[in-house]
Amino acid sequence: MKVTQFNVYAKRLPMASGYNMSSAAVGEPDTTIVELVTDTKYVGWGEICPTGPLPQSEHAGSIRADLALLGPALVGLDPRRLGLVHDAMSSTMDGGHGAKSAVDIACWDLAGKAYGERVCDLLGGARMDPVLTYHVVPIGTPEASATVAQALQDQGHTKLQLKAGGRHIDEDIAAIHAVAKVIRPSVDLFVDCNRGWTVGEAIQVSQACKELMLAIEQPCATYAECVFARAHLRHPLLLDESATDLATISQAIGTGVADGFGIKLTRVGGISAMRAIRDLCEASSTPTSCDDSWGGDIIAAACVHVGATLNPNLSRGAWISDPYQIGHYDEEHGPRIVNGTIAIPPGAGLGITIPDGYFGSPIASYS
Ligand code: 0XW
Ligand code: MG
Repeated sequence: MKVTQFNVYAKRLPMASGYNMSSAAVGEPDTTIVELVTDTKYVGWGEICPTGPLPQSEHAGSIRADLALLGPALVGLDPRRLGLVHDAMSSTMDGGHGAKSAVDIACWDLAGKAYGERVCDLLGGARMDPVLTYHVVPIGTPEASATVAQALQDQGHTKLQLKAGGRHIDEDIAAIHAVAKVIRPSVDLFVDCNRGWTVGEAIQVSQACKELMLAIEQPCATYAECVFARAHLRHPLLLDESATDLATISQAIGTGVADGFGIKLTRVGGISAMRAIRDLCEASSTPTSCDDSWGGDIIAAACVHVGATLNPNLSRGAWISDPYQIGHYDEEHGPRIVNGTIAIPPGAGLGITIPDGYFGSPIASYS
């Protein structure tokens, strides 16, 4: 099998409802789709969709610029030989982790199609099906947050991420207490301010909520600040944005900084990198999720396939943006949340079928 053409597509994803974080509200994210065309009947699909230039450093423009560098290097390679594909990408550019991740996902899709296996089965098999997920409770008043949390529990969600930050911590503390009051004992609550608090604020919030069962996700902007905060928190610390690579994750586990992770596939290098992180977390009994920032059925399927292979006792779920999206690329098998879980798309590779011409003409093509 050889790559004969590499196509890049752009697509705006209309929102079905609002979504806010401490640094910015999400508005019609601009997703980037990659297509690996081969000398067989199979094509491979990858995707990366940042939520915007404020919540994270990579954005659609930087990703597409990186893909322009990587595209020519991919033509002629066997996409099933992922080590050689990553060698070719690493010898083309040092950075571009998001773009490289999207290519990695497309290679896994192709490997599955070539061998007639689902991606989760190539990764060792589905240990959960359907796959656990978690649902976000957006930043809001204490009453509104509690109402949303109550409704999500009633829908079967057992893991809730309460968004915080971007306002005075007193408002965050009030919302946390209001949600904690309605949370059932079997429901996990974690508070994610997306790097929005200072070290002092993180400590104050944790102290003010010390009697509540919850975890605190990515309270501060940098890894170093999270290290300082961790020493004084009354709650487990989950790293998300600072969990950038296997070395940092390994250090965070080894030094007791992180009690768990929220991992974004396209931040760490794609499915190949997530497989190593999954195994390290299992070996150290460290809970992790398998998420991404945003995106359609392709990235959602990648998160679900990897999420299915997490140790069920350590899984924090696979997050997908489906509840906030309008429509699916694959109306039949695009990942959807039902009663707090997500069915694994059937079929080889990612299990997603993209209708011919769905993404229109490529914005770039390399052959
Ligand atoms: C909930 N997510 C995985 C999706 C949004 O991009 C934010 C992110 C998070 O946990 O920070
Ligand atoms: Mg997070």
